[in-house]
Amino acid sequence: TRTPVNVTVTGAAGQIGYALLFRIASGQLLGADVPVKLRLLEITPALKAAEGTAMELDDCAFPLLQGIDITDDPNVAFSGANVGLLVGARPRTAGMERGDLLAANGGIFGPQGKAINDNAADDIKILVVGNPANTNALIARASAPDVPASRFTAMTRLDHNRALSQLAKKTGAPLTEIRRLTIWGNHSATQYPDIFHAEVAGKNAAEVVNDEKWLAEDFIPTVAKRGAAIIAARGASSAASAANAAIDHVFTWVNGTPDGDWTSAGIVSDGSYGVPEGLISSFPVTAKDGKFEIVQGLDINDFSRSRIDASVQELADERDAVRELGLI
Ligand code: NAX
Repeated sequence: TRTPVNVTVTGAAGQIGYALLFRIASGQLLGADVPVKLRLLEITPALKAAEGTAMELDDCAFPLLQGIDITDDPNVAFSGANVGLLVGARPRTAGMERGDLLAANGGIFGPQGKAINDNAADDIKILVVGNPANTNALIARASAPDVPASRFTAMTRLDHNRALSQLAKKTGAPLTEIRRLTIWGNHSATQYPDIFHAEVAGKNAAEVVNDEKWLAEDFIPTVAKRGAAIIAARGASSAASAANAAIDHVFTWVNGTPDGDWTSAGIVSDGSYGVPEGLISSFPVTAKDGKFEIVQGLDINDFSRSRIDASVQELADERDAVRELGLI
């Protein structure tokens, strides 16, 4: 029998939490043979709701679920944690300036980073989902100097999956025939979904599509603004699809990417592709033996270069802002 993996979920009583926890407990995060213990972190007023979700988890009688702890103390939540899904964040509300938003999230991700530093297991893997995800991950990482930088990642897998679906629709190809798509930059409206290295049934996707107008005026904005479109249609932000992407991200990180393919993840830049070292930016990545690696050697054309640069500039601006606020 395997020892259970401790999975900590913050914002566990929120809507993504509700879509996520049952899939973790059923074995979809790590594998169908990996037992898990859940740690739910919430703010005090939401503890009761988290308890309700825990009751429902009990009622599923998941064979892999070996325990659920609920707490409002990050030190307890991250004690011995092997995987941390940082979902809870402070949303932007009406009249809030960017500085206010970053400061409010600094008050969440700074202490959580420190709690991870002081309490998590040596093999801790962190995925930040809560927005602004890349910069929240940067803040958490800065508060965890003893944890290798490579363990802090931000989620752009939802953007990646959205781009896959849009490309499948446009080309009529099944999703299983599409490979090597990339989301570059920030998980924001400036992100750049890149099909120039993607393949549709073994052929270059940009050549198959052969429609620059669609690329610039339809595909890229549809992917980048999909979150807003979901809110407009559903009256609430993406939840099940975000939870699904978090599952995909961690499953890939742990179990690897298929040969010949890659995925997208926000990881700490080593300076590749002109992205300043230390920024947490989305890249094309492979995963092997529990490590993400940036795919090297891709030719970046002018169309892509300007869009990558614009999104990376936004990340640098966010980094400078949190630096000025003393959060990193
Ligand atoms: P909800 O508002 O439904 O849930 C958030 C939960 O976090 C609440 O239960 C709240 O009590 C809790 N929380 C707040 N501060 C906390 C703290 N300090 N410690 C622990 N828990 C805390 O939001 P939901 O729809 O679940 O979305 C969560 C986050 O995901 C948001 O920041 C959202 O913007 C972000 N998203 C990120 C996506 C991505 O692709 N990276 C896509 C989906 C989503 O928009």
